[in-house]
Amino acid sequence: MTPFISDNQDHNRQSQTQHDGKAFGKGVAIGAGIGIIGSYVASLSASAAWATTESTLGEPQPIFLQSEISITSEQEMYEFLELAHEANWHEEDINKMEAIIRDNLENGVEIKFSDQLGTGSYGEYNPSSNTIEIMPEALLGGHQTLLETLTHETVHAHQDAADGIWNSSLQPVGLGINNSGIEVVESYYTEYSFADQVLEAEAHSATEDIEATLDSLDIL
Ligand SMILES: [Ca+2]
Repeated sequence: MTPFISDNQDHNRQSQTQHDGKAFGKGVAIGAGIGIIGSYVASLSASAAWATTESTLGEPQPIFLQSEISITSEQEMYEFLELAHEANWHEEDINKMEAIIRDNLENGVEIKFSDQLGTGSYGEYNPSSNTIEIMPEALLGGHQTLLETLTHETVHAHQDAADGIWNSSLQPVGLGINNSGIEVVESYYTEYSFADQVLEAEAHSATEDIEATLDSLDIL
């Protein structure tokens, strides 16, 4: 399995979130994700679109979805945020997620939650369709991983808009690049063009301080 999208030539480019394993070992997390989500989905009927996550613990829990969903309206956003409430997310994290989702809604960017496991990424942004796709592994990773993934892909959406939203080319938005962003690119994006490495470095750097990033993008 490669963590990279190989074809950048056909204007169907997808920018991927590749985390650096800061929160947990990547291979372990994705391997566990396949087992847990796979058996979870298999054990449930397909009748309800939403699965609630009730927890008796006070700690924030991962949000579980029963099937693929997309967020293209405020109503769908509120339904998703309700799941975060039920999963004991802290109010400040729910507020950040709402701000991110709302920003994408306002920019015409669809957020899809995929049921596609084992892609090797937590999320992707497709500038041809203006769609953020969040993978099951990002949900399973918990609130911090999900917020980082959403932030990363939202930076790509802003990079797309910075170069014209109705084309599939991107340019940096000027958030700056830090050491953690450089380290991730040196580890996972060596096959990318230099221009794409800069885009990824900016998007990965942006997850180190999510609040500062959202502030810089006028999202918070
Ligand atoms: Ca563009």
